[in-house]
Amino acid sequence: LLLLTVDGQTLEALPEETILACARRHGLYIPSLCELNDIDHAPGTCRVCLVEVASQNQTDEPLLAAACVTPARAGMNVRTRSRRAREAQRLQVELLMADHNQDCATCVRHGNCELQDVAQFVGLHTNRFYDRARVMGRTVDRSSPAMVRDMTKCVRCQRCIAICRQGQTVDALVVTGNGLDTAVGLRHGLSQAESTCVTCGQCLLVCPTGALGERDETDRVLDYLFDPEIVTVFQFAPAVRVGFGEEFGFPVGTNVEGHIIAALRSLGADIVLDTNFAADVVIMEESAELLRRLGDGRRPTFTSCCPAWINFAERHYPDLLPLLSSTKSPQQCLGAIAKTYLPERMGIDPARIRVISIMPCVAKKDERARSQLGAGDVQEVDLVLTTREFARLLKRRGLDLRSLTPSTFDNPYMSAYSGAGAIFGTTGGVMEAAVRTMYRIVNGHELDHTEVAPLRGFEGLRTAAVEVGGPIGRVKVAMAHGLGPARELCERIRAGTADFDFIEIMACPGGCVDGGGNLRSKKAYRRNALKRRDTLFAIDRATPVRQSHNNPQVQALYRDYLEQPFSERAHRLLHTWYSD
Ligand code: HC1
Ligand code: SF4
Repeated sequence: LLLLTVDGQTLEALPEETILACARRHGLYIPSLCELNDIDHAPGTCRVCLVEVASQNQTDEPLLAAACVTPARAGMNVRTRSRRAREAQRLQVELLMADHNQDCATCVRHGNCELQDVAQFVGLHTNRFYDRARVMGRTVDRSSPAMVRDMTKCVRCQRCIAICRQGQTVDALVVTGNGLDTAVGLRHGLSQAESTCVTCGQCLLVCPTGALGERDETDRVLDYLFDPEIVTVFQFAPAVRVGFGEEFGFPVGTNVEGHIIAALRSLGADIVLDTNFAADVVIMEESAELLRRLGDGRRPTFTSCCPAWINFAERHYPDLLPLLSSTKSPQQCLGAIAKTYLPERMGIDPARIRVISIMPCVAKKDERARSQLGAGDVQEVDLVLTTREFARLLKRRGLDLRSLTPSTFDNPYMSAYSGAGAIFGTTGGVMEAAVRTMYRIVNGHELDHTEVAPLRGFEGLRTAAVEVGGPIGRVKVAMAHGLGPARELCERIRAGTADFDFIEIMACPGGCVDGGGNLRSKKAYRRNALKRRDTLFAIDRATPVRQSHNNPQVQALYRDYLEQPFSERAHRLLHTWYSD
């Protein structure tokens, strides 16, 4: 047994465990800004976790050691709250504060910042070393339509580098400079927009301060809401309803769809639509497209609804772009139809409509800004709020989700969804939705078992063969979530060693349920994907219609407006292209 004493308590350590990990596992808090559970990270950069370790012979003065890099050893006597340890921790936080923007009251992370938490914990009441000229000389990069990198708030914990390099394999971020000039920057000194960053937002999820964030659009949404000339049309993504409640104290994975609808109405939204409806439309187009491509012997086809994956393909695998499905994402399909079909049905001037999306995603912001997804000054989607911004918006209007009475959709044209549309938000969901509809197209009747078990799972890279019947027979599929597994798959396709018909890629590990626009956790990088996913599966089971082609509003859209998948109008509104 590996027993040590921490603050008078005897703890058992695991082999290779650090003092910090052991203490955390036993519920003892030691402050740290760089360590974070479940990211492959070599911390030791913030040095806030200084503790006193008594020497073995008990005669020498105890050593000060960083708990995150000091292995727990048998017989060790550790003090985390002695006066000397507390003073060392406090000085360390004061040194970090010396090189940190002091505008905490106006920071987007105010009240939700790990640096503030740690400063409170160590009892920091002075700020003797603040060097304004140094801090304000640091880079603030606003070049991306999706993200802002404010290095005046960076504590150089390097979590972002770890997640981008080891987790996502994009490796866009590096440490630059040294000594007091140490900073985090984009490789080769590029701006965010010029770099190889794909705006997956994973670095935002792990940033302890306000250094990394989305471009905040809440003010522009308020402008739209208070402009009587504008008809605001809101949509929210499949995964938002199972992740958003946590911000307001609902248990992890609670379905708060009705609360979100009520919140949007309280905000003054004119029309509330569901991205799930558009997911069903995407399946109509994408299944037809896939069957057509298989008939022509073109394989594999990649899904194209995840915008960070599109960015990744464009920047890292441009040779694979011809393999991407031409069907736009549900966000964009909804925008396109909401500015054509919807105003025609409802007798609204389309020029008055502004489409606002609420997405668990950062990359949806630069998807909406793509020049091929609009005409002239008119974009299909006008603004995108991340789930985090939506929480901010509600708080700015004094709304608490818990005090709202859940409501239901009331738009008769674009708000009904099938269970297939609902499961888009988890890894494997788009694939399963497509299989349900392809099977029906090929065989003229529904799958016996609606739930396609071989497609479900949570490994980063999964493969399966699904019997679709008819001349198509067995379809070989692969599903990757997280860009590490996606890269592995792309390399195999490039090398000609992979044999697949259809490939689903989601850039965020877990899919949209753990997307980069979701609420941040201070305790871990990813904690909640499985519970959120299980709720999406439960929504599917509870939805009377479980196939996209059986969604009555989708049937009406095709009957009254689009005619059929790939019609001239469907092609113009619902398909696009990508370029390197
Ligand atoms: Fe997603 Fe999608 S599922 S990309 O993960 O295809 O963001 O939830 O809205 O567009 O429907 C995100 C989620 C989302 C699109 C859909
Ligand atoms: Fe890397 Fe994604 Fe962050 Fe860009 S958004 S720097 S790709 S982790």
